[in-house]
Parts: sequence; structure tokens; C-alpha cells
Amino acid sequence: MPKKKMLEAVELYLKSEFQTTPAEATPDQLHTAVSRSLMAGIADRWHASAEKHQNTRHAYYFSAEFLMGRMIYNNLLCLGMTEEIGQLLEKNGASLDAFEEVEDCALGNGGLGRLAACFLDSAATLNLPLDGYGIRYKYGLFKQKIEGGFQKEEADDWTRYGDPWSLRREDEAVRVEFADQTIVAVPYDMPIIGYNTSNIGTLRLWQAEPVQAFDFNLFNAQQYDAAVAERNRAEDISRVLYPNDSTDDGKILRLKQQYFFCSASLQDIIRKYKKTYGNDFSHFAEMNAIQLNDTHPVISIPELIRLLTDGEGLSFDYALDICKQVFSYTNHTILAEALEKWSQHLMERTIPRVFHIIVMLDQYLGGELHQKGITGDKEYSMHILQHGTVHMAYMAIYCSRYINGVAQLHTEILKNDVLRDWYQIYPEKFQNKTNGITQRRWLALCNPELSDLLTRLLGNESWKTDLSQLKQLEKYVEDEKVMQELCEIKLHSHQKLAEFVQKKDGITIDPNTCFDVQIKRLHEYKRQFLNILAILELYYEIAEGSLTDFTPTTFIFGAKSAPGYARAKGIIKLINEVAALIDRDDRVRGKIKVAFLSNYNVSYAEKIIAAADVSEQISTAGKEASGTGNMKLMANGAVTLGTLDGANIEIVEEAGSINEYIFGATVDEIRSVQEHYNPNGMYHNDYKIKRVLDALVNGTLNDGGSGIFRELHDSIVYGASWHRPDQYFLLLDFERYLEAKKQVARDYKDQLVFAKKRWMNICNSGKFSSDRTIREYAKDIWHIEEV
Ligand code: H2P
Repeated sequence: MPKKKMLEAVELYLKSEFQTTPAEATPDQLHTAVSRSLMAGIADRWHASAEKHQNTRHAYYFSAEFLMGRMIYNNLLCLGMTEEIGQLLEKNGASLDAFEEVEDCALGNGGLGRLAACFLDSAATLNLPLDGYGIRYKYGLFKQKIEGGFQKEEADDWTRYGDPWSLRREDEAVRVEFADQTIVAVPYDMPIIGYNTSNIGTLRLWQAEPVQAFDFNLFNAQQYDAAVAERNRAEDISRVLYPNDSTDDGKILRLKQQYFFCSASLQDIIRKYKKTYGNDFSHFAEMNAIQLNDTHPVISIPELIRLLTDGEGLSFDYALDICKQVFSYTNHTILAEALEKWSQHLMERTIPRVFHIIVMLDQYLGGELHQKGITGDKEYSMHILQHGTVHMAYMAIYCSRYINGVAQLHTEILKNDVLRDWYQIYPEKFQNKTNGITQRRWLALCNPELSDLLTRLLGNESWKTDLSQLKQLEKYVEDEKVMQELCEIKLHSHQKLAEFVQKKDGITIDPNTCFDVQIKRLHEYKRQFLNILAILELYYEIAEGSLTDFTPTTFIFGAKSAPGYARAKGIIKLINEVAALIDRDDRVRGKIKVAFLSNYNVSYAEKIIAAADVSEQISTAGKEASGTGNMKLMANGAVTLGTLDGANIEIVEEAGSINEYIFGATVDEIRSVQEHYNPNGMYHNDYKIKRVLDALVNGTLNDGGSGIFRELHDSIVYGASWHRPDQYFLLLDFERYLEAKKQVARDYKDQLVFAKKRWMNICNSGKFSSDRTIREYAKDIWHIEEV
């Protein structure tokens, strides 16, 4: 549909649906009208793309998380409609800013879910036939409030004002069966609009609903609760992202979620396949590739076997053979929590037939291991079924065509350590696919001023679909005028962020300070704790006068903690307490400031990232598989203050070590000191370490009587029954980190020198476009081509 028509459609929509005009409509009505009109405008293209995807070899991304963020701005950008819609609104006394009130679509936790969203964006832009499958959670990731320094969670009702970017496709609903209930999975489709292309991908999210919405007879018999009970039980399955699984009931609910979306998606794929090929499954593996995003969708493997054998009459061997060609598995972390294990007992109770198939898979695996000469303890340790638990990662490796890690170092650790036994028998299956981010949302959209500069210097917009073009701009590093302009753009983004933070969080930050940023899920291995301890030490040094020339810096944190993760929540409280301590002290006023921004999400990230000067990537070496925030920050001209971990290593390779601040123990160093590591000794012998840790327990910092600061202190000095002291090696890196922070502050004083570092980061961020990543998946894993 031509742009003009789409604009007319907006006014028509407002009139017919809301009896209003652009001048009088609420932001919410405007959002619905604009979104719906654009949806109508792309309907033909979307349909045509879906047909094309279907008629060629195509890939599906199965993921329990898709962290899409706010859709409207990005869709306007991709459709080239931002200006037109902006003008339409302005003509009527409104503005695009009205959409700032629209909720984020936060159907994910952090990097893993956001990566899935970037991948869909890149594939759509590159005309690659990739579509996503996931769950349409009623409530996405909780909303975070900070009360008295503590995190409080609230439900995130993201569709409260409707969901105009989805189409309910009741006609394609399917049934999913569990031992104790049968439910209906109803698909909702979201368009994934490619940039500057007619291709549109689809994200199909399933919603769980009852077979019978309402039991009339029970209601008539005045059993009102029972009449709706079945409905609730069905809807529970897609109600929340990651239900609390501390009890068996919670665990079963999670298992049901996973099985629910995998089964529905596979039934959908088979249905579409059969439209062309009927009952001949000999082309199934030739036409379909399925990427399993972490272990959450791995239950797809036995489910596909079930559907092909019980449902379509194929032999077990044939079905397994198809699986081994169709599925590939991405591992996103070496932390045990992600290598999911299910109790055999729960699985057997919930999806008995699927469990039975897993038992058979395990027998086949045993046979294969024997053939390869693997026996005894080693064989046992590789089984899918061990001690009454089902190891999902092992099932994935055994039945997948390819397995990949998400950055070079991570893949090496998988191959040589965590999955070594598997790598030895299936070396050909292992690949690396370093993560990436889409420069459409994470540069063009979030940082328009910088984008304009890049486009102007380059003479075209090619970088928006080929980020490596920025490399050509490296030469401007010697051009003082350009560097000057870069500084002004940063300062302006500081001002914009400061205004927003004031409005949203009521925190005053000074735009003329250095913005040092750590934004990511809160986790011990990501070491926000190390950051705040170092800040506390800086505070002491500035207050006592031993550190005199520290560049005024605002330390910005944004992070959510899992609701049941007590230590992570304690660290949030600690950050807020240190912030308060600093705020109270005149001696450091204007020199350092800590700001914990609440409810960190994609939309907040867009603003923070554009304004960041320093990107804190300080995980314990070997623990952060890749990181993707590091890439977004780099592309926006922040320098990395980080460890040699995850993709930081590749960032340094690309931008050059003189343009980053790398500190701390490497994987090898940690390995070599591990055995004799003695944090208790360090605590007693290093006065800096002692004074910052003591502040947690000597009354300097107040944890509101929760005892959590004592717990945090002890976790470093003494450890706990389930882990050694300081398991993430904060103290090992403390001094080096502190030095690196001081070095950043010194260098920041010379704005020209610092601008050069920024520039080298921006110009060398090309590798970290998800366009590059997705091309590699398309070529090396999915074997798909442009449509
Ligand atoms: C995880 C890893 C990151 C990785 C991301 C995407 C699980 O994300 O920890 O290192 O970059 O997947 O592969 P996160 O911690 O942000 O939830």
C-alpha cells in the first residue's frame, strides 16, 4: 500500500474504531490506529513473503524468549514512515513522543531473548526465510520498582492497551495433550519487517486456551468456580514467563510451557509441509531447519519423533534420522542452571509418551557410544538419562546436526571443557557463531544524531544494512572537527538521558560528567558487586583526599534480579545504599554519583546506550558466554572497561587494545590460582579490600535489617555450604579493576584523546552486526538462501 494511503487509513481507523480524530485521540488510540493501519498496509507483502518462505528451504527459530521491546518506532523506521507519521501527528498537535507510553513487549529476560529478536530483524532485512516460534505470555518480565532501595516486582501486563502488532489466527489453532489435560494453542502472528526490503518474516507466538471455554452445566449447577477452573488451568500455561519452579507444581508448569509451544510449532510445521508434499516425508529435512535456542525447546526432539511415528506412521529410525538433520542447538552459557535437567518422574507423569521416546533415544545413544568404544563411567556420564534425571543438553547434542557456542572463547570452552567428551566423538557438529546486534534498533533508532553523522561522512546509508562500511570512516580519527562533533553529540545524548532519568526515576545526574554504565541482568558472575565495591573504594579515597583529580563520573546501573535470587537482590540494595552514602557526603559532591535506574528494559536501554561513555563488561573470565550489550555500547562510542571474557575478546581484536580498558585475570590465570585461592587472607591483608567489605557489616551501610549485607560479605570471605569463598574471584581482580577505573578517569580528561577511542570503537563495530551472525547461521547451519 502506498504511504499516502496508509496515512489516510490512520484517520479512518480513528474515526471508525474510536469516533475520534488525530487531534483528540489519546496516545493509546493513536498507537492502535497507526499500528493497525500499517498492518493493513503491509498485509499483501507479508502474505507474499510467507508464501515464499514456505516454498523454499527455510529455518525456524524456536525460543522460549523473544525480547522484542517496543515495536512501533522500529517498524516505522523499517517501513521508512517515521517522518510521515511524525508530520501527521504534529499537524494535529501530537507527536511521535506519544508512543513513549507504549509498553515494551518483554517476553524475555535478557541477552538470550534479545538476541532472538535481533536475529529475526536481521533475517527479515537480509531476505532470509527465517521465522520465529515462541510463547505469547500474558505477563512478560516483571516490572521493577525500587522501594527503600529494594527491588519490588509487579506484573507486566504488556497487552493492557491492546496488541495491535499481532494477528490472532484462530483458524490455525492446534491441540496439545498432556496426561492430565488437553488444551488449545492459538497462534498470534507478529510481522518482522525487514529494513528497506519487501520481505517480512513472522514471529508466531502461541497462547494456551481451554478446549471448552466455559462449562455451562457446572455453572447452571451453581458450581461457579469449577465452571471456569478448566479455563484457568489451560491459561496458566502461557500466563507467565519462567514461573517460579521451587515446587513440583511450578516445575510441571514450566515443563508444560516448553512442551506446549514446541508441540504446537511442530504440528504447524508439519501441517504446512503436508500441504505441498502430502504424506511423503522424504523432503521434510530438505525443506526445514529448526534452531533450538538453548535447552528450553529441546523437548521438540522427542516430540517430532512422536508426531512422525505415532501421527504419521514413520518408523522410529526414520524419524530420528530426520531429527538429526533438522535440529541444531545453540548453547548460551556454561552455568549449570542453563543446562536444564528434568526429573524423570515429573516428565513421565506429565508427558508419558514423550518420556518413553526419550528412553528409546537414550538406548540408541548407548549403542552409538559403545560402537565408538566408550564404556564404563564415561559412557554413563554421557547418557541422557542419569540417576532419574533427563539431561536436555545431551539429548540436543546427540540428536542435532550442529551445536554452536556464541563467541569464540565460549565455543572453545565448550569444546575443550564443558562438552569435551561430546566434542571428541562429534567434532564435525561443533561451530562458533559469535553473537551480534541489529544496528537498525541499536544505532539508527536509538542514536539518530550519531547516525546522521555517519551517513553524512559516508555519503550514504549503506551502513544500516552493512555495518562493516563504517570501517571506511576510520580515517576521520585524525580530523579534529569530526572528533569535536562526536563529543557534542555525546554531550547532547547525556543531556537527553539526564532529563529522562530525572522524569522517570527522580534522580538528578549531571550531563557534564562521564557516564560509566553497567546494564544487564543482575547476576553474581556479571559482578555488579565488584563494581559497587570499587566505587565504594573510590568514594573513600576521594573523601579522605588521597584521590584528588578523579574525573567527575556518574556510575549508572540498570538491572533486574530474578525474584527468588536473594543475593542478586541484596546487590541491588547495596548499590542503592552506596548511592545514598555518596549523596549524603559533601566531600564528594559533584565528583562521583551512583544512579540505579529502575525497570531497566529495552526502551530504557536505547536511551542509556546512546549516552554511555564507558561500557562495564567485568564478568569473571570464562563465565559470560558472549554478551551483547558490550556490542551495542561499542557501536555507540563507549569504550569497554572489561575482562578478557566472552565477546569482549573479539571487541578488543577489532577495535585495538589501546582503545579499550582491559584488566583482570584471564581464564588461564583463574584456572591456575583456583586451588590455592584464599580470599580470607586477602581480606585480612589488604586494607582497601577490608574497608569496603567491612562497610557491609560495621553499620556504614544499612540493609534494612534484612541481614543480606552480612550474607554478601560472608559469601566473599567465607563462602557457603554450596560454594567456595568468592567463587567469582572479585578480590582477585579488585586492585586491577580499581586501577583500570582510575585510568579511564584520567584519560577522559582529554576529550580529544577519548573521542578517538570512541571513534575507533564505532568504526570497528562491523563484525558485531547480527546481519553478519545471521549470514553465518544461514550459510553454515541452516543452509538457506535469500528469497
Ligand atoms: C545469555 C548469556 C550471554 C549471551 C546471551 C546471548 C544467556 O544472556 O549469558 O553471555 O550473550 O545469552 O547468547 P544473558 O545473560 O544476558 O541472559
